[in-house]
Amino acid sequence: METLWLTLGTLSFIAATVFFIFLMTRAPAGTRHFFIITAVITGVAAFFYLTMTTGATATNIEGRIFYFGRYIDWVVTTPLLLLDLALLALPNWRRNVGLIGGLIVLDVFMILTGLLAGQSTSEFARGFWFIVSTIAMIVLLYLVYTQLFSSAQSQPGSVQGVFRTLALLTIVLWSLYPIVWLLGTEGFAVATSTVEVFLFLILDILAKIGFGFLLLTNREALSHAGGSGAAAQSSRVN
Ligand code: RET
Repeated sequence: METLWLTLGTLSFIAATVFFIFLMTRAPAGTRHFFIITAVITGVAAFFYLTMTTGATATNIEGRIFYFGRYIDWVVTTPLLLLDLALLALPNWRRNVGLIGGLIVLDVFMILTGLLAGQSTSEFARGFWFIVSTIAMIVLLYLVYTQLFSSAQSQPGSVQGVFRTLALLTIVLWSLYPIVWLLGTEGFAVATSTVEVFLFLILDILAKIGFGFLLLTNREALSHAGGSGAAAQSSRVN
């Protein structure tokens, strides 16, 4: 059953990547970077789902299967998701490199401490790193909610609408990851490994494909986003 969900994940992410590349061929002027970032996100996920399916990034830790491939996937794809959000929210990303860098550092720290928690055989260390990682996530999502939301207010209405939907989607979905982790084999093992794989698959599909679909099919918002070449070019002309 587990292999079935992982295979389904691999195929879904391959399909999404092909679709996003197709959408890129019709990208409004100056918005290609959103399509590239998002296709890389699903492409990387497809690759790591494949490695989890074949067992290349899975290992046995004291009788439980630990899919460390997830964490390699997340450490690459979550910063890219944040980059998509930031480029949508910020009227001028060049003036906000500090904020974007800060969000990404915090995010990488969250995933790496999550990996420390997941691979640990000591219950104390698992709990300790889980708490550290969760605190990093709360600070990160708080920054998204405060800093990015307020920056987005200076964006045109269409951009604000898509940004709000995507940022709320991010805040809600990301908060569910530690809960699935706690329920699963790394945590209290209330859920079997198969159920855990299934739940993470649903979250990954919504957080990457759902997110990407909402972003890339909103052509109107994309072409007005401040981080986009089109907007940057027109502001240069003005
Ligand atoms: C872990 C366990 C330790 C505590 C926390 C976690 C958070 C993980 C998150 C992952 C997000 C992944 C996404 C993937 C791609 O779409 C590592 C599960 C806080 C927030 C969005």
